[in-house]
Parts: sequence; structure tokens; C-alpha cells
Amino acid sequence: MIVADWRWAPQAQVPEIVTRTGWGIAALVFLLAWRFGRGRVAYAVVMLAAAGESLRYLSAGASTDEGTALAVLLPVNFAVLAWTRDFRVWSVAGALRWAVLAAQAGAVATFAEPARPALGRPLLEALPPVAGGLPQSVLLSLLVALLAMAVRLRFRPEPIEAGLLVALGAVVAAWTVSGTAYYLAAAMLVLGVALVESTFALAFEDGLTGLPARRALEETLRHLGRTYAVAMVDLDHFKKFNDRHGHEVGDQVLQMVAAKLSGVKGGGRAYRYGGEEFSVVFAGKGAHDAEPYLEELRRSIAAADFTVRSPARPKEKPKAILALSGGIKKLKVTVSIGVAERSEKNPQPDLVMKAADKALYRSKRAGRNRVTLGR
Ligand code: GH3
Ligand code: MG
Ligand code: MG
Repeated sequence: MIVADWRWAPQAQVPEIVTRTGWGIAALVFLLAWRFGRGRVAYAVVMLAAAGESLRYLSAGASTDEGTALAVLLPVNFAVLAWTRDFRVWSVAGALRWAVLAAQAGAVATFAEPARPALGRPLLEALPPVAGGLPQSVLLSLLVALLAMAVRLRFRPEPIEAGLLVALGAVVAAWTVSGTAYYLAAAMLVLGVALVESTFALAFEDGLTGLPARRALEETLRHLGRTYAVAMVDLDHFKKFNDRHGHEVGDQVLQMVAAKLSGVKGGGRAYRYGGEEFSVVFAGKGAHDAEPYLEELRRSIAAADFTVRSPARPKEKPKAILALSGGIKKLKVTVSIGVAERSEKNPQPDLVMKAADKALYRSKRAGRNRVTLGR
């Protein structure tokens, strides 16, 4: 079987305006990625531009090996991007990534030769060397990458991870269907949208706990139906807690309490209202129906040992804590909760919140670590 003769699908002549628009989109998305510290998007755009250029060059009848190398490498790079942290385009971490990209380009230019079409050779002789217009090596790389990215998305359903997966789908279309430039431009647009979306989402997310923030809560409250309950959750004696263990330990405990709250059952959704106060919204449920789920939360928080690292310079009892500094501590914390529902007396979300706040206050006065229903 002479695989050296394998060629990319012949490309229909794409109007010059499309190519230029593609470059415009690439430049725009790259600049946005630079501006907003989304190096992964910038990296993906550079790869897509390279894919487009090399296909143009290849369809002019050059070696298939360079194109195949690129087609094997691109999905792998996308999968690695999906699994790694974002970076700034212009930074040490960025320089490292660009060096890796340049090294790959150098390796392809150096080793891919028409005389040694190793990459186009079938991996399994029993199967057709080319399926859907793609050689086996490319198919394998694509399958592994798509699987890795789908798994990543399952655990981290974020815009950029999703954008990379969709963009890779568009790349497959670009390789197998005529009109490459259209699909590559679409892939870059998808990444641009993902970038805008992930940046926009920052404003709605709390940086410390990862819970949706106050702004997201306000958005939710605007779109509730006729039946809902809102709970206010406040940590007990948290000021003392901070004084005793330090603000950093306090932050860790807030994160752990938030993790518990985010797992609330019964269709509730937790938000960080501000400071050490959280809200839980139950759409479609009254306060009575929501109460058992809140009670479950309260109990699980009270029962938990919050394991924290204690780096803090102590304010009190320096000797005792110094011995533990840098060590692991197990701490206890409780929460008080007030919950109220929409009713004739409280027909608006802000009134329901106020009623929940009053109920919370009654929980505090009654001795804390309890759930109180608003009247
Ligand atoms: P109560 O049981 O009545 O709620 O007492 P409290 O001390 O929790 O009440 P108060 O509202 O007076 O104090 C809240 C404290 O929460 C003040 C501040 O030290 C702490 N706090 C608020 N936001 C944060 C935060 O983001 N991180 C940390 N570590 N502490 C916070
Ligand atoms: Mg408070
Ligand atoms: Mg408090």
C-alpha cells in the first residue's frame, strides 16, 4: 500500500475575502486572549491559523507528511490545553508554552519529509489506511484527544474547556469537508465566544469559594416563579473564630462550608451573599418543604471536622499555636439559618430575603446552630 500518495481532500477555491476575514478573526481573538489573560485561547488560535496555512500549502500538492504531523499534533495540543491551567500570553509561563509550540513546529519542519511518510502509514494493517478522509494516526490522535476533553468537560464544565472541544470538532470538519477556511474561522469564533463568556462569568462568581456571587443571586431572584423559598445562612461567632485562628484559616473554613452548601439537596442553590453569609434559593418549594434540606446542611456542618493548615501568625496564645504552625488542625464551626417563602405578606424577593434575615436573627437569639422558619 502506497500511503505516501495519500493527500488531503482537495480544497475548493475559497474566496480571498474569506481568508482575510479568517485572519481578522484570528487577530481579534488573539488580542482578546492577550488582554484577558486567556493564553490557552491564544495558543489554540495560533494552532488553528497554522492548520489553515499548512492546508493551503499542502493542497498545492506538497508532501503529506507535514500536514499529517500537524493533524496528529493539533488534537493532542488541544487536549493538553483543556487539562492545564490558563496562562498569560506575555509571561514566563506563556514563554514556556510558546517555546513548546515552536519546538513542535521546528520538529515537524525538520523531520517530516516526503521521502519518509511514516505518519501516514497505517498503524493497523487490518484496517483501511484512511477513514473519513483521515489517516489512522490522525484518527487515533483525534479519538484520544476528544475522549480526554470530554472527560475533562465532565469534571470541569467551563466555557473554555467546552470551546476547545467544539473547536476541535470544527477542525475535523475542516479536514474532511471542502471549504477548510470556513470551518477554521468558525473554530476561532467559538473560542472567542468562550473567552468572552468565561470572562463574563467571573463577575458572577465568588473568587474565594467558587460559589455564584451576590450578582448571580440578584439575577436568580429576578427570574423566580410564584413559589420559592430563600434561606440566609450565617456562620456563628465567626469574628471570634478569625481572632483566634487568623484570617487565612477563616478563609479556608469559609471555603469548606461553601463546599458543603453547594451540595445542598432538594433543588436548592447556594450563593455567597457576602462575608460569612450565604443564601440558598429553593425554586418551586415553600419554606416548610425546604426546611429538612437546610436542617441536613446545618447538621452536616456542625458534625464536620474542618481540617485546615495553620500558617497564621497567632494573635492569642502564641506558644500553644506556634507549636502547631504549619501543621494541620481540626476545627468545628456551626451555622444559623433563617428561611422564608414568597407569600401574600412577602410577594417580592427583597421582602422574602428580609423575612429570612429576621428568622436568622431569631436563630441567633435562640442560641445559634439552628434553623428557623420565617413568619
Ligand atoms: P454571629 O454568631 O452573631 O454571626 O457572630 P459573628 O462574629 O459571626 O458576627 P459578625 O457579623 O459580627 O462578624 C462577622 C465576621 O466574619 C467579621 C469578619 O471577621 C468575618 N468575615 C467576614 N468575611 C470574611 C472573609 O471573607 N474571610 C474571613 N476570614 N472572615 C470574614
Ligand atoms: Mg454576619
Ligand atoms: Mg456570623
